Amino acid sequence: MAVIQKSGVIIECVRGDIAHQPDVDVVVNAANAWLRPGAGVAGAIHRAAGPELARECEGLAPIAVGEAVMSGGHRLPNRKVIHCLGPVYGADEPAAELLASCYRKALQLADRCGLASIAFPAISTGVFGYPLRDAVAVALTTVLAEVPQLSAVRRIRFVLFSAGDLAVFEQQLAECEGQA
Ligand code: AR6
Repeated sequence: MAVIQKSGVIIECVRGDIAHQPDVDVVVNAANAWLRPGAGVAGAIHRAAGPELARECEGLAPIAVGEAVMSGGHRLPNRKVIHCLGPVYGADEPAAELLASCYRKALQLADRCGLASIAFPAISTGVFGYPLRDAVAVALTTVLAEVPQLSAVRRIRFVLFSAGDLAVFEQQLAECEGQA
């Protein structure tokens, strides 16, 4: 596990499943606009949360690209889920700004709700096709710019699904250490 600290906030990355992060208050879903169960992260979160999550989401959808909305965690071990719609790479522009908006809005929402810890997957880097290295750079730049404004959030975790993705993330996180 790689970890850095900025403004009293721990930023870490681990290999794992976003639906199995019992020690964080809120997990982020890489959602579709209708907040329905899908493949990848959305599939894993909805499977673990149970059908009550999909029912609650019906009242929150649709959401726009770059937006973040919050639901309960239902059968997940987390209090809340924040659903973000990342950009489809090559279709939703400006892609970097829309991806940054997901991370920023999710952090602001968690902070406003007094949640102390949040776990993100690598939004848009699966079905939506965003190149991982570029997506990681956007995620880290956005999170590092946001942490000085956070008062409740004290731990930000990135959960990467494969060892290769984790290695990319760890390298870029280590490069941020000097700036933190
Ligand atoms: N835990 C952590 N990371 C995961 C998991 C998991 N359980 N499963 C996949 N990943 P994706 P997107 C990684 O496709 O690109 C859905 O069908 C995966 O390897 O879940 O934002 C929705 O319904 C990749 O690196 O999200 C939308 O329609 C990253 O998480 C669409 O796909 C994101 O992959 C969203 O596409």
